[in-house]
Amino acid sequence: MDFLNKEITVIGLGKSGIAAANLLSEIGSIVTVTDIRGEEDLEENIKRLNKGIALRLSGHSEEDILGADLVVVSPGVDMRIPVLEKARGAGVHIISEVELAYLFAESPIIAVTGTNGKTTTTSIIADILLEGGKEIALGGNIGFPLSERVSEWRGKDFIVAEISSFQLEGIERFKPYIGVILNITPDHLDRHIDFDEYINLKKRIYMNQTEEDYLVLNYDDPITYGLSSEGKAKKLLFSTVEDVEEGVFIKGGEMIIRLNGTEQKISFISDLWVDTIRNIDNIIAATAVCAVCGIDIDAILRVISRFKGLEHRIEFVREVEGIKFINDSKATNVGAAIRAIQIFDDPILLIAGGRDKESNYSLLKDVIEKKVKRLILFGEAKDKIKSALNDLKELIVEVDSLKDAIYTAFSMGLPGDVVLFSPACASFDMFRDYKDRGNSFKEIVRCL
Ligand code: UMA
Repeated sequence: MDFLNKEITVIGLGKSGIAAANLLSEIGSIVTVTDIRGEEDLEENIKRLNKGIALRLSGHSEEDILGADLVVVSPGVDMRIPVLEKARGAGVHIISEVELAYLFAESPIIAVTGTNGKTTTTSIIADILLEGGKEIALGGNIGFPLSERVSEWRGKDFIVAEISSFQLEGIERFKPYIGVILNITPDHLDRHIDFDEYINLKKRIYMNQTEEDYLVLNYDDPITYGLSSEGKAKKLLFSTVEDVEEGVFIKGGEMIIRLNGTEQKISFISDLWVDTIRNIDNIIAATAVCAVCGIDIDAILRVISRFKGLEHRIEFVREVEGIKFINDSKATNVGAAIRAIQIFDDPILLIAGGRDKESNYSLLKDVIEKKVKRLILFGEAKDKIKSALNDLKELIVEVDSLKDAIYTAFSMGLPGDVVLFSPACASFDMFRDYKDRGNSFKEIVRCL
């Protein structure tokens, strides 16, 4: 694609918009950035833009979008907003920020998607590749837009990217050498029409792959396993319960790689840290990827032996009077909360709630019935969660803030219990993001 002197409009002045606009201005495009927010909200972001980039704030004008040679859309912007629908109808070329960055990629891409575990798996892959002596670039949904790093990409062995459904929505040619789909459970249904649309977006990770590429899928997740007959790429599976023909699995308490018919044992699960075992599905997915990249078993083992989990993901905070407090603020959907509840054998006081994403909270019923002794709800979605779990209403306590939720759980807990903060909702009703929410949880727990 020729960018020189082309009029390109970037929608959204967050991290991705800034990165895309700066990249385009550096290669000679005539760039306009537009955002629904006004100058007063975007002061810091505007400072990060290169000189010469035009700004249209407090709304998107048809003129800037319909008249552009190319429109680059930030992941948080819904591809169905009326002005984009109209532009699409008028034949305007519209791509996502990830697609833009891809056009500059010279190294093979490892792209990790899925509903839960993306950041953890992407981080483990990056760590193992570095340990194995590879030069890599890391980016995407993990927090650094891919187009921010394009200038550092030359000569890298691999580009390792966490990719969300939002980012896959506007791709055209994006083609990972290794694509990974960790799991697919309902999420972001406030943005996507329905669960089918969300699944179809995840499937775009392999739509351009060829027979030379690899697709790593979760055997234990019925939806991702169902994709193993699709696409052209070679398939590798990972499983914590079954032998797989090609991939990584756990058998007799041992982690085993089977590639091209050859088996190698990596480790006994019992030799790993408890946090490592909680993330075992992410670890075996990462192991499958790194084995394809030619990393030796010793390097893989060194990384997984020291892996301690990431912040805000089933993170042990503190034990007070025999009650353990766990911060799982990153559980922003129902599937993630179910997974967290399943991990603990001790009685659970579950703190949940926040901003709803058109989620189906009745899916929590079975696991709550089995494991949770009290459910403490706060935030915008508390009424919706309560009515979805009406049969369990004797377990439910409603409060007005996270602080009240923590103190209520503490007052009801007994030694040996776990207070699990796994909200199953987005954080934006009361907090800046899930990190801000998790930090607040930890701060309050530290003061108990
Ligand atoms: N905006 C408009 N018009 C609209 C909607 C939004 O102009 O119709 C503007 C907003 O006013 C704001 C800007 O767009 O100024 C925000 O853009 P953005 O939401 O794309 O935010 P970025 O800062 O670019 O962050 C994005 C990802 N955000 C989302 O997908 C919502 C980040 O993922 C990602 O780390 C970053 O790019 C770098 O790649 C965050 C996320 O929550 C962590 N992701 C979701 C998730 O993990 O569940 C998918």
